Amino acid sequence: MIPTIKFTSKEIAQDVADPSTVLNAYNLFKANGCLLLEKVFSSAYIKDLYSSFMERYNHYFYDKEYCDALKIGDKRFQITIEVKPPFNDPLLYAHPLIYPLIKMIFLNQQFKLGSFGAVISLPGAKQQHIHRDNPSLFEDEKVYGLLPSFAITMSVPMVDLNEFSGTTRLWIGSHLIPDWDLYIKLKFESEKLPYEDPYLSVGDCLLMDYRIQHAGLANQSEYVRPILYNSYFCPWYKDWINFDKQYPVLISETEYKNVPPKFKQLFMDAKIV
Ligand SMILES: O=C(O)CCC(=O)C(=O)O
Repeated sequence: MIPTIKFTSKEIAQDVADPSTVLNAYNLFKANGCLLLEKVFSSAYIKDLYSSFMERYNHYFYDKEYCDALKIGDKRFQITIEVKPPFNDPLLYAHPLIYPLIKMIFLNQQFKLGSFGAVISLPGAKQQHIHRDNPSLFEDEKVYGLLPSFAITMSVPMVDLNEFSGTTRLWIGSHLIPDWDLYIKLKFESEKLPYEDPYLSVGDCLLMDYRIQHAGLANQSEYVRPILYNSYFCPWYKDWINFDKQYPVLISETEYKNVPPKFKQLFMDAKIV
């Protein structure tokens, strides 16, 4: 089972997580490299995002090369979403139930938005290759397992993820396995290693350590599968691999002015247009 946190109805109503819940979530994330947070967004809000997304970004729904989108597999792309209505709600970058957990994962040090966008798999997309989101922080991967998290992905599906639409397959705990290639060799085949396919519903959120081995599964449905795919980084970290084609965070000057002062530092790497 994927490690999961279900906030109580009191925590959801008050938008405040009990410190014991945050600590429990932190320990689960640290040990497993991923964590499912159930029902942290209202489905009405995500459905609203979905409608705008389908209207605004449907020019990416073709299997071709884009100058501002990264091809991340068969019929699969990573794009940047501009921070503007309805994608400008602080809920999306500083959710009151998630933010304290992110803060704890970064050991109460400063952090920033590393990217703000989506991954799209088109109907018929095949399973993605297994990968970490950044394979090359250090040439020698042995140090990986010794480090605290330096980057986290926050994945928020805009449609239900199920056996037809597919989901993101996760090799639980692999963020701490230093030499993955050797590990696979010893265990013979990566597919035989234990993994989880978390089926998320609209409103759920999945946090992933950047080091976890994962793969987007095939989209066997007839519909595009868009997942909001944002990340948080330590201030010193930049993802040169996934963002050599597009700005990782894009916001207009007017929208930037609307960001609450306490969250402005999250946008330290944003391209302000
Ligand atoms: O398509 C997905 O489910 C996730 C894609 C992904 O995780 C990635 O490309 O890093």
